[in-house]
Amino acid sequence: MTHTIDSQGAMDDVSYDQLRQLVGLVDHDPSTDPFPVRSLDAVVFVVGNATQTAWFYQAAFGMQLVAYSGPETGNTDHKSFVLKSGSARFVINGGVRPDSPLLDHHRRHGDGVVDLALEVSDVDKCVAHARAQGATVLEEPHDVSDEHGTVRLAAIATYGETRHTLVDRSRYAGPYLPGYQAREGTVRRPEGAPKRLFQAVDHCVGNVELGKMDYWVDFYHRVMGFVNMAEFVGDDIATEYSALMSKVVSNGNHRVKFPLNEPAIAKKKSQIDEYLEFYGGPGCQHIALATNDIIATVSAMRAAGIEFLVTPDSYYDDPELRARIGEVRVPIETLKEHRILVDRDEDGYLLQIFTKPIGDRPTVFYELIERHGSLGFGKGNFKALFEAIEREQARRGNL
Ligand code: TYF
Ligand code: FE
Repeated sequence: MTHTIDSQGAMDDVSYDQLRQLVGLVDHDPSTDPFPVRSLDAVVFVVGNATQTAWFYQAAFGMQLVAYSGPETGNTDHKSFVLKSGSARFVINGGVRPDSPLLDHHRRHGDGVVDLALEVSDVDKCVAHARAQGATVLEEPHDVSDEHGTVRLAAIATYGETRHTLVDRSRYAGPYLPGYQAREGTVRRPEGAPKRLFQAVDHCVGNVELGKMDYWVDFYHRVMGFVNMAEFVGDDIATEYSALMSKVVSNGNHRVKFPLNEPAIAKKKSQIDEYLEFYGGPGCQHIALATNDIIATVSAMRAAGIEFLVTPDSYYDDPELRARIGEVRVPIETLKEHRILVDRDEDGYLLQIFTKPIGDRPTVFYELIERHGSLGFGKGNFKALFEAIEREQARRGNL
């Protein structure tokens, strides 16, 4: 099968072949797809202070400011900063006028993800299919234009107050969307720091209410033609230590992967219940960022003050782990030094690490992931990871 970068949704200077390794792409023929998705167009946040959050993502995540909309550009309601790292795009929005609806959203949820925008080649076809499958269409397909061209946009509802904006930007050459002006950041990259700290978004996880995981898995199947990925957390693991259940859906070529978690009734209060309580309902829990050098990325983020979950020495000293993992590209001692987790499956291995929640509420956090063939999510690390998450939950008094 042949691929063109265009039909497979690679972006900017991250090639299709690089993406294949970074996020674990598989072959897929989009011509039979009822809802062909090219890529994740943007992760859109509403935060309490977009000005400072945009600075955070530049200073600590090494992202580049590329576009801006706000009072100076005629948008009096809110400020909006567009940041990029390779193929990953974040949009950070914060209310300016006291009556901005963004401030109401922030009052309810705190800092969070409002939109997992998807780049599609045929907005109308996708919306027609979604509507026929009973999805809530929040915005009908429409064109928006400026001097850089035209984009076609629509939006459908997903879990909680989260949406999927659908974007066809094939006729547009501007820095983001009409109404945005190109803008460069003023935050300087530290001496010797990598060009960028990550190249792509690997997956975005949704937390949904107890008993609703299968509803949302079915939603992504029916409405968006997504398929199940092999990895899941079932009842067995749930009651033993994780206190959550999880399944993963993805688009055909795995460019866009959405794990979905629900709380499980276990001995302890689920980390998913903690999220639902503090976010005020379902929402996006973590975003996994694909890097080709997790050691460099973790080092740079730590130097900027990002806090990661602590994995105990016993994880690395376990002879069973060492036997199962075999050879990876760095000595286990190096992984131990950085508290990076490692997992291997039939396809290869992956390295991963998780931040603590990045805001005031114990809701959104990040994962860094370096894939070497593995298409999984670190199943072998679930126990160690969930124990580390629960130690933090206990420190907050929520366990
Ligand atoms: O995305 C995943 O499946 C892994 C593991 O609350 C995970 O990153 C699953 C649930 C969770 C935290 C991490
Ligand atoms: Fe993850």
